Amino acid sequence: MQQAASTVFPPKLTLYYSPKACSLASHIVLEESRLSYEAICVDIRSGANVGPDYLKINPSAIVPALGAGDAVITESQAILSYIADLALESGLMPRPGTRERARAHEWMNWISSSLHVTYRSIFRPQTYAGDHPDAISAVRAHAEKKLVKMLAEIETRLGDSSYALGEEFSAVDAYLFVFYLWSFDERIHAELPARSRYGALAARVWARDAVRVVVARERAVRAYELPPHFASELTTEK
Ligand SMILES: N[C@@H](CCC(=O)N[C@@H](CS)C(=O)NCC(=O)O)C(=O)O
Repeated sequence: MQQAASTVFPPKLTLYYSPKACSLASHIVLEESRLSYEAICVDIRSGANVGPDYLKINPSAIVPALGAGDAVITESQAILSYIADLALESGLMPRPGTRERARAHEWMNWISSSLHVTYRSIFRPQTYAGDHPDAISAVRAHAEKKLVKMLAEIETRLGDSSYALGEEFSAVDAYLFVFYLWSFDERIHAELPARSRYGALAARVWARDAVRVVVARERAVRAYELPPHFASELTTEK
């Protein structure tokens, strides 16, 4: 007997991503999960996210979106948790009901609602300032100051742990990794703090096979910049 699509487990998974966007976290976590999935590029730089095909999938016109059987899930935090729950044995998220699980959500919510928003205010200040040049400059300048504080806050939050939740890699680290890459973006003019703990975490994430696979796949679509110490490794690997 054929099962209805909505009851198939795990469902057919399709990730809609854009190179080096926040969707990179979901992309990494899917690869880490060892679940079967298809990755479809919706390049936001070329406006593919506002094309009619993608708007049918996600009317909000943002990535990531995850097709899961006959459903579409949006919002990084929801997608990351969902993938981790589908692949429980992979340990990508702590078990539901644990304090560690709450800590994971605390991190992810902070990343989504504060850290990501701060980067967006620098890269696309018009989102908050509209078209007025003074307002654009003010939003960007304020966000740069905020970013400096947030990167320092990440150092404090990490303490002596190797990863966000302790000594094991989790979905939170994949999410943090994206915003470590973004901290090298040339549109940021502020002098950023040293971020040595964050950098050490990112280096651990960067050393993972799944991360290399995903970054190579995304860079085959668009060869985005990597922090110089990561990029030089790729050159010497050739
Ligand atoms: N809160 C959403 C934010 C998603 C988001 O801002 N995605 C950006 C890429 S990093 C996007 O698709 N931007 C397209 C646009 O705004 O045109 C999440 O965490 O998934």
